[in-house]
Amino acid sequence: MKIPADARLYGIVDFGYVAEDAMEEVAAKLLAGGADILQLRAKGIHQKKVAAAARKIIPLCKVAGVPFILNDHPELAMGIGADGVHIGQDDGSIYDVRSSIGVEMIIGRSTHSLAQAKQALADGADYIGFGPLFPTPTKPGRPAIGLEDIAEMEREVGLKIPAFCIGGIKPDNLGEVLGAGARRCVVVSHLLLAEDIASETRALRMLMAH
Ligand code: 3NM
Repeated sequence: MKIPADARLYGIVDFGYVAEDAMEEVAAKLLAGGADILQLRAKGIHQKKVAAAARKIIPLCKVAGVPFILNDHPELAMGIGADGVHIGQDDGSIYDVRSSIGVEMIIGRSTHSLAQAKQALADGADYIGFGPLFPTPTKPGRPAIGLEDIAEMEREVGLKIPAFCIGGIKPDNLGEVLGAGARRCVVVSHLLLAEDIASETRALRMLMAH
């Protein structure tokens, strides 16, 4: 499965916010609200637990027709039938990951500058994350890159592969982010901490629907 051309909102089920026994329920709510892509992110979690959570979420994504992406763990991603894998700047080259998982699977790359975004495109990433735009509790200590490079990043990279702005995005600043040229976003803590995850997801998705 490829990233749908009209994908706007990328949701993440993150072990940092979601209890192990609530993974499936939270994934279902993000999907019900219209998340266009779903990632499982499990930093520092034992592979067995990651695999168990992924096995619960993947069938929900299949029914919804939404790509399931695993953060890190390319071999595991392949083994459990994920649609793709997301890798950070320090997780090796895209070439190496591509060599191990093949050409069918999606590879996403985190980028934190215009230069990194262009490099990820040149290296064959299928999509990028671009951020963090704002300081974020989900990646504490990571410097915010602001909004000024979004328009150029969209022109140089986002017209060729999907580019998802990320980091501290919430309804309060979404207008500003879209106004700066962003077309697609990843939202983590705002959705995972919402009282009603499905309706909050739906509301954000509607704000992005053009
Ligand atoms: N990656 P929230 S920022 C997981 O810039 C992640 O690469 C980032 O979470 C990057 O929506 C980030 O809670 C955290 O700010 C996004």
